[in-house]
Amino acid sequence: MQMKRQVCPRNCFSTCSMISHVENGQLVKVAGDPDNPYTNGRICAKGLSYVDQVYHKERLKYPMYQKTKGSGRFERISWESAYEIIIDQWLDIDRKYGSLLPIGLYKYTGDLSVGHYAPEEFFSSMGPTTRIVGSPCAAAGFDAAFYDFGCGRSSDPEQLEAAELIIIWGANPAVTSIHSIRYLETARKKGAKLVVIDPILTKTAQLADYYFQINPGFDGLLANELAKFLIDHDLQDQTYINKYTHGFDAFHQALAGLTEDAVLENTGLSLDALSTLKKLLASSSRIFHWIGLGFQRHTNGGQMVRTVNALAAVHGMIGKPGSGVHYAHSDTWIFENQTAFFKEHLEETNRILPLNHWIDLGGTVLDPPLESLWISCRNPLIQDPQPSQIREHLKHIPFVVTAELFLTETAKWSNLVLPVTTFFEEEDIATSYWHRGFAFNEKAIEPYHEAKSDFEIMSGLACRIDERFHTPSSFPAHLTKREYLNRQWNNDVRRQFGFNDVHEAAEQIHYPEEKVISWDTHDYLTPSGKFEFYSEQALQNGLPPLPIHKQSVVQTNPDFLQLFTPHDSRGLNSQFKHTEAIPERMMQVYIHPDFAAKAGITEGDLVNVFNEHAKLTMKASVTKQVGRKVALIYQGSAISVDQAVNQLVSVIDSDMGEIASGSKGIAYYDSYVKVKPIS
Ligand SMILES: Nc1nc2c(c(=O)[nH]1)N[C@H]1C(S)=C(S)[C@@H](COP(=O)(O)OP(=O)(O)OC[C@H]3O[C@@H](n4cnc5c(=O)[nH]c(N)nc54)[C@H](O)[C@@H]3O)O[C@H]1N2
Ligand SMILES: Nc1nc2c(c(=O)[nH]1)N[C@H]1C(S)=C(S)[C@@H](COP(=O)(O)OP(=O)(O)OC[C@H]3O[C@@H](n4cnc5c(=O)[nH]c(N)nc54)[C@H](O)[C@@H]3O)O[C@H]1N2
Ligand code: SF4
Ligand SMILES: [Mo]
Repeated sequence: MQMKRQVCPRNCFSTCSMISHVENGQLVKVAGDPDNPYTNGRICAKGLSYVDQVYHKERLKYPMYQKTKGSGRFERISWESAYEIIIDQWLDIDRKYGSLLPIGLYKYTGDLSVGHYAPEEFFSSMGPTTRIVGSPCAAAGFDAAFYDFGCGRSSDPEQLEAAELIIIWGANPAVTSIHSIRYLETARKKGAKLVVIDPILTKTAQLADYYFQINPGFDGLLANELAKFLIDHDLQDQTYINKYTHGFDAFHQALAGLTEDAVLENTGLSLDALSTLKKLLASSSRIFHWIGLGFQRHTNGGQMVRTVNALAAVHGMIGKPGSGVHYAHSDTWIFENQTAFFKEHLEETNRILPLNHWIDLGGTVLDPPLESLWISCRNPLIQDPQPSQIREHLKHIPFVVTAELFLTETAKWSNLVLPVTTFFEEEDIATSYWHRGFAFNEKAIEPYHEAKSDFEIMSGLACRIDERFHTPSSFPAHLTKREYLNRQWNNDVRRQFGFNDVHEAAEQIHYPEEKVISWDTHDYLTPSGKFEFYSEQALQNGLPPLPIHKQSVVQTNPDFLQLFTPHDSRGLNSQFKHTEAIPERMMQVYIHPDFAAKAGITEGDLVNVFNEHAKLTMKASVTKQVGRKVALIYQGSAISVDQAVNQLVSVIDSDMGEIASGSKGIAYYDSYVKVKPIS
């Protein structure tokens, strides 16, 4: 039996270290690695089920080609033919347009490890191409941090233990960041109080001392009211405000019009609840605000984050142990190809196609049109809004390639499907956007059938470009994966992780002893060098300069419910459907008993959930865990485009996101649906 160090590369706060057990070249078991103090020898059920996934009968084994997308008439082809088909198509494009701009890259977060930024690097190596840019995930919140602090930083999760009060605004770590729960529990044992503010009584809310079921999109009003309360009662931290902030007076003045009645009416909170929150704030000297990524998927999502940032700043809860506002950080996204991704991906020579424009308009309206699309680490026909519209766009693009583990809905609508390796089959490095650990992922087993890593695929293509195109690709095609990883080393990587090169880092886990407190040196990166209540940059970008509540789109017709599609414990976005060990994710809609009674729906009834975009049929579950105005359906579970919950999600921009991702974020949770029994 051989044991290998592995690190889970999913888009997940945890980035767990794992040990794989290999017998006769076969992966037989995966377990947590105790050497990573954060993930502490534990992994989630999905992680434990990786053996099933690696050897699943539906895993892609060979390159496959279909002339007509969606025909299902795939033929197995060799890698050599696959490369030839791609190069022929691209040469034709080059001849026809004298440019490669008609070739697009549509990439996201299926595997976040360093080696998986090779497609971005490869595309940059060919000269200008088209990039579909924008983050459906976290962009608005990062921009909010940019306006207030200068960039997004967070303390190490261990700082949770030093808090007296932890307020979780629309995050669900019991499902999405499981290892953080240990720190929450330790804090509580030491006397800290845990508050959860969420329209859904989540698994995390069930652990809390206080749960407040707020109406979606009104947290800004609550945060403003709490800031006003602190100032009115002389509880603000005047020293912090004077020394480290900009625009406080303007913020204070702007709060004048706010009334408690308006706050209660709009947030749906009781006077009792509001008073409790005020007392908790007033009596705590170390407050850890945790803002979830789900929190900002609204048309006012960035602004909501700014209001919470402002609340913490008024109170001086920044840069101290156990305090601060925490969302996510990019301190570990510093490898060469990752930083190049942010620079070059958005470089002017590339044609930038903002995600939401692409979904609305497709690629044929462009000049030159999109003639070819490369999809990697992304399953848009399940995860992006309006997937049937995207399917139409794919139909109209003459040549679509998808690199995948499984024949996903997206792969089915591609001409060429290329099988990729899992992280057990290749070396890599994965870091987290929550903790600051570093873990090297060893290769444990040989690639499954003919699967290749994204890096290997890009290398193969680069070699053939060098042979057949006038201009060679600058992609480092002849490197081994280890050498490729080594090329990503720079001084920031050395400073952050302490390893001089990949060879030193190989097989290691690095978890820093010193625990970071974000902004403890108050080196704010804003134009004023201070925390900015008043942001001139926000104003210049057409946004409110002050962190004052701004209403999101609100549906006044009581027949409509606000559609919430958060993240589920049984999946990781659209992944882990192929695992018998994970209970099947049947799509269900959860509604409040008051709404159900009015609509004549009882537990287990089949209902239609519909709006102007689509009608889906599913079982209803009636529960007070969801707010009166909300319909909850977990995202990611669908196995077909036509059943995907994103059919019901409109393409609506969130207010911010362009600075972080080149495009505004998506207000996933500002769509509305009717729920009616099947008559
Ligand atoms: N309704 C609704 N929709 C949402 C959200 C929501 O809250 N509600 N959340 C959004 C968020 S936050 C996110 S981050 C996105 C996530 O959207 P995606 O990044 O598209 O999500 P995944 O399903 O994790 O991964 C996409 C695909 O990558 C493939 N993959 C895995 N490993 C590899 C690899 O090594 N190489 C290649 N080429 N492919 C690989 C997987 O098999 C999978 O099919 O979804 C968004 N969609
Ligand atoms: N098991 C599992 N873990 C995951 C993922 C997964 O799919 N499955 N996905 C990963 C990814 S890509 C991401 S982005 C993260 C997401 O991590 P989280 O942010 O923790 O999770 P979400 O489900 O996006 O949303 C969190 C909560 O925000 C609440 N919310 C939405 N709108 C509002 C609002 O207006 N006000 C308030 N107060 N709350 C609101 C929702 O009800 C939900 O409970 O998790 C990562 N981890
Ligand atoms: S999905 Fe997240 S929690 Fe589960 S093993 Fe991977 S990193 Fe850990
Ligand atoms: Mo995400």
